[in-house]
Amino acid sequence: PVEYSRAGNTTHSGNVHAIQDDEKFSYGTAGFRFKSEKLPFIVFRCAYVASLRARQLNSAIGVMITASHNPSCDNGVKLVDPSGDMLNEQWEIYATEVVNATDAELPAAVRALEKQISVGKTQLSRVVCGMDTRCSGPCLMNAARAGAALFNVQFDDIGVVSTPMLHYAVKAFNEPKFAEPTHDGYYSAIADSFKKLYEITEEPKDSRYQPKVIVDCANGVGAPRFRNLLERIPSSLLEVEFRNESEELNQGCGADFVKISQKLPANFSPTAAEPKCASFDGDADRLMYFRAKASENSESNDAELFDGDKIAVLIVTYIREQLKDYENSTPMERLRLGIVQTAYANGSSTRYIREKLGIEPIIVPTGVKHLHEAASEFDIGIYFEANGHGTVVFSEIFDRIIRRTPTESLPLRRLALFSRVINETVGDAFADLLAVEAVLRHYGWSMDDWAEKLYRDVPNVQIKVPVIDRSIFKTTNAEQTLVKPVGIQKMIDTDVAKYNNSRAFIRPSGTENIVRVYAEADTVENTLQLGKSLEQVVLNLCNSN
Ligand code: G16
Repeated sequence: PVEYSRAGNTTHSGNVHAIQDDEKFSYGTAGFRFKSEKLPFIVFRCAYVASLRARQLNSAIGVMITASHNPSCDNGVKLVDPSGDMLNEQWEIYATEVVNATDAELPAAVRALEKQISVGKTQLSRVVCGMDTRCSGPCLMNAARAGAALFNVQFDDIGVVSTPMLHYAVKAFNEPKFAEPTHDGYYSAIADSFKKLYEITEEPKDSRYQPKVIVDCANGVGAPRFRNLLERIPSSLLEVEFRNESEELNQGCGADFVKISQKLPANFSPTAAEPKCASFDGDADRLMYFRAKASENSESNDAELFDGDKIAVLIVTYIREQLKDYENSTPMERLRLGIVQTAYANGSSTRYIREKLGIEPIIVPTGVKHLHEAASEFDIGIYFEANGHGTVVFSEIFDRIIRRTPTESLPLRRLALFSRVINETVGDAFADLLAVEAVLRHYGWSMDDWAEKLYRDVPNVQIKVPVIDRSIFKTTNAEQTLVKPVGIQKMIDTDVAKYNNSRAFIRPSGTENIVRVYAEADTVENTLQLGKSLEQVVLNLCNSN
């Protein structure tokens, strides 16, 4: 259809926003993500690619329409493979080729792709599509429907969902034993496991745990969908107060805002007694706990963060404790447990994992696909990005030994249930919040306990530097070293060497037109100075180009 061609690309407001033939798009950290007016033809072509993959595998393939933490004027699309994982890398290349073809080249590009794949039975092939709350979503859902129709593949519009719900639904369509592929199937699988885990967990006598969380929903999909999930959990088990439900998406709130600014989100007051707060991002695949930072200045709205690293360490501590029973009874057989982080992980968390827990964390580039893949090498793979994306993945061996072998051991029963509270297809703010609450209650911990009993963050800062062309920045060493522009890494090293216990890196974002600067040092002041001087390095370079 002409409205989904480059030349006739028609936006949700009905205007044609033609895309020049030489404009190229790349499949970034989380798919294609741009200003929403560019998206209709991209979504159309991506859904077509998804339908081809669905036919090749005779399975359900997911299409998620979201730009997650980006502002509401953006949108995006990413594809999800049959197990609920991110799209296979070869298919990222196919999708990129199809999206980048001109209108004239498209038929040939499509024929070339169709030639490369073999299609057998196709009765189970379908494209499952969800969207977040952006106003450009419904128009893009239509583009996806039209793209899937090119190949006559069944199209399931599952409506406004969180990104993790879409991942979960795709796996459920393909593996009926996993869960029912409906919203209800998702809510009840997670809520029922949480309730059963609650029943068999005895809270310590001197518990300081509070079953209440105030949730910043980023004005996104988390608000309606988490409310639906909580309808299945009595408020005596967990009370949730919702904030930021229906104003401007991600504006002054949400997990990304809280993490980067280290400030309280809109509608959270530093003076009110709000001991335990959490933030979702726009599509509810990130979770960040926080509280007002103790300060002499009553006006300060600084936040103390309990980020992805803190959540990972909390979860691994719990899992290891539950596993002891198994390890004691079968000393020769170990379940392999691993932790995956990115360069953004706070240096204290990495040291704690290495030195106190005796586990060597694996550091991979940013992007759920990299973390998920590395974690899948283990029987229990825990992965979290500092920004709050993360989950735990479990192997088939774990499934057989822990979930499907009946046992009298309470810790192992708890572990089996805990693994079902977790959404192992992808990081899920709802499931992770319930998992964190279950662990805090198990230990009887308040936020003070969580802050004091594990590790303290070293001061850190992240700065977004807008640039015209972020593609000139090329990294290596899990994004911790810049190889291009030539000479820039030397400048970074020189700056870093000026401070004690310092570490820093610069990398291009895969979701926004910015370069990210990350820095750590011994004091807050030094960290800010280091961050600022590295920001200047980027600005000088861009101005001189
Ligand atoms: C996406 C990815 C995350 C990544 C984040 C930021 O998150 O899924 O893995 O950490 O982008 O990526 P970058 O630093 O490349 O901009 P989301 O929540 O925006 O989908």
